[in-house]
Amino acid sequence: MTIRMYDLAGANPAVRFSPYCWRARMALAHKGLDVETIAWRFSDKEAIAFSGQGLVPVLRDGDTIVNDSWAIAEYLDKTYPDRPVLLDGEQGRALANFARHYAQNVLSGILFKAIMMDLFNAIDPGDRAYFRESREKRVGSTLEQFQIAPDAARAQLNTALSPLRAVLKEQPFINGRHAAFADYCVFGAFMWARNVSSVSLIAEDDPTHAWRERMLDLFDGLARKSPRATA
Ligand SMILES: N[C@@H](CCC(=O)N[C@@H](CS)C(=O)NCC(=O)O)C(=O)O
Repeated sequence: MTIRMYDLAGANPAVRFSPYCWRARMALAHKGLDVETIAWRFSDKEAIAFSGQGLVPVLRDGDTIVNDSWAIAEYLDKTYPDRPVLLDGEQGRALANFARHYAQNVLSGILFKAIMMDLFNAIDPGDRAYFRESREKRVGSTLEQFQIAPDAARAQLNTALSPLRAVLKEQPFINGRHAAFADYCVFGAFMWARNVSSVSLIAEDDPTHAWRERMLDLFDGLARKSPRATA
């Protein structure tokens, strides 16, 4: 039976930009599992009410419903143990756990400030009032005040990427020789920025840039082929 995933979509339904949905998309591709994604909008809470909460990704695999990108990775490893592993043992899991918190608490905060208005313009017009109200409450200012200039974003990101840069000078992926869920957690944040904004935030000679290019190429260019709002 086809696996289905509710995936946050923009004004253009082909544009998919949720960092958490990208984690799950990459995890499914890592497992070699086909997925049918269902375009979902912020205001469409009814469509995922069956999952008992209001956030995407939501996965439906036969009779099983799983929400939350981390829970999806755990579910996929448990249900498809003969396929490549996402969270390999206690150490692989610990590394991925660090990566997801680093992505959420450090990188996403900077990217959010860098792409805020591009993000706002990329989302569906029907979602904009909800997005503005909920995000302005969350950040404590207007979206416009929250946005920072590309130079400031580049400088902040440059500092925040230093641990990742050091690692990627020594190995091709965060997980080591091959990408796994630790990589997908960090990469999701960059797909969020890539698919809504054309702002260039990482220097081309930075090892994190080369890593992102490698990630874009995985699974026959799954992420690279994904439409951008700004294309
Ligand atoms: N911890 C969750 C976070 C999921 C999440 O925050 N998803 C966002 C999209 S990026 C969402 O559905 N937002 C809906 C809303 O803000 O109403 C995960 O890893 O899946």
